[in-house]
Amino acid sequence: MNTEKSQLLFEKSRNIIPGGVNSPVRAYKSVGMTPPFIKSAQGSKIIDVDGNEYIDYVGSWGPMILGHAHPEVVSEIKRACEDGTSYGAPTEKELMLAEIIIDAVPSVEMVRMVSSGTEAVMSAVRVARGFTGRDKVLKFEGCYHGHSDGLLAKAGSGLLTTGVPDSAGVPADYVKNTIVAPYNDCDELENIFKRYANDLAAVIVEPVAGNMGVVQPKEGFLALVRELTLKHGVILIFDEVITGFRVSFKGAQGYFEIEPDMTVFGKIIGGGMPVGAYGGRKEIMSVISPIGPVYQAGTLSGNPIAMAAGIKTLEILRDNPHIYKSIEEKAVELEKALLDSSKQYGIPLKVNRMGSLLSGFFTGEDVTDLKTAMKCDVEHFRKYFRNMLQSGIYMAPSQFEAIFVSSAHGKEDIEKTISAVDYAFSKL
Ligand code: KE4
Repeated sequence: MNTEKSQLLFEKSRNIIPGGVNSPVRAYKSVGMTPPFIKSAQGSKIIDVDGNEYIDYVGSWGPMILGHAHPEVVSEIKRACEDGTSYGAPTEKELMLAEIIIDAVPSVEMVRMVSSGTEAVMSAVRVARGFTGRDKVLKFEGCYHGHSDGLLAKAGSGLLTTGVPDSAGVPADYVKNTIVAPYNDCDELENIFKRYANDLAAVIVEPVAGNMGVVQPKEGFLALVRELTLKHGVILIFDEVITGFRVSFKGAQGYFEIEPDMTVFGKIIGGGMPVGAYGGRKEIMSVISPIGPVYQAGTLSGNPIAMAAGIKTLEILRDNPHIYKSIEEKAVELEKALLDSSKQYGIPLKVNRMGSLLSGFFTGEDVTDLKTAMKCDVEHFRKYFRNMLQSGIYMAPSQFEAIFVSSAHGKEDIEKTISAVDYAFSKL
């Protein structure tokens, strides 16, 4: 496979962009390769600057559930551009996207648009603190909620559950109000509530974790989170940046029938353009400026081009509910292929799948939290990843990310991927 141009561009970009990328995972560090520089994408395919074509299962990390350059989405973007690209003023399009989200997700009565998932999470946490007057926030190990300082925290040592910085540049003070608990651990959650319930402003959770690889909530885990937060007046924030409009049109909360107090969205609601959003009950959202004392703002929030892309994407999903069943069926085929190859070649592998979202973990142990996820054989993953890329399958370059199936993946793509999986495993 010719990768000459990508190597050249990577060489140049690393001199002026940190790591040559605008988001770390794109640098292919964990697989020790030069990342393909992408020239274009169409449907299920992505094409790099050397002309190599791949079947794409990254889908821009989730947004491209309808595949790349969907003709109806592109035409809405083009049409919106002709009316100007940004006004910094209210528009009907923001209202339209807000209405679609509110109609789809019953727990959301009011919603504010921002420009990224990180911004949406940061704002939702500030609102929860402003609404409750409390300071502490509980998150779970292995869940990622964007890079706002207070959430770049990992569990402290031993019994100390208050967070310690998980990144340089984050002062210890900024995470002293962040409690970090193991995902799916009901006993530990009960203990934390015994100790911190009255100080907790919010619990934030990925209702299906996607950032340690895909990890589903254990039976009863989300229900317990909901029960404890309700009992103690703690705001429950579902981070549905990945799962929103992915797991179902009502998100993971609709699938599990558990209503959070606030929800954070991103990715799919922008249809590939920069959009994040946070929403919840009116009484909570009414603390936000200009109607309330919690300040939050953004120059490009509700950008009309981004709104146009998001509106069309959600309209297509809303008006074609069969899409969810069909992308899940394709994901089931991939899950089977992974498990069949694992058995055939005697390579320990576990697959976690939620709808069209899945991860293959190179381990013989069920993956239910960060601890078990970290037991994976990342060397096996690295070889598997390289073999798949060589076969023209473009996946997340990390064991701790997800495979995203789109409505653009056709029968041929799935068949080609299945044979690539077999080949990749045969070479491990
Ligand atoms: P952004 O700020 O990247 O739009 O969203 C942050 C975020 C918040 N919540 C969840 C559950 C997320 O998964 C994310 C971002 N996801 C990563 C992929 N795991 C984005 C890819 C990247 O960081 O380049």
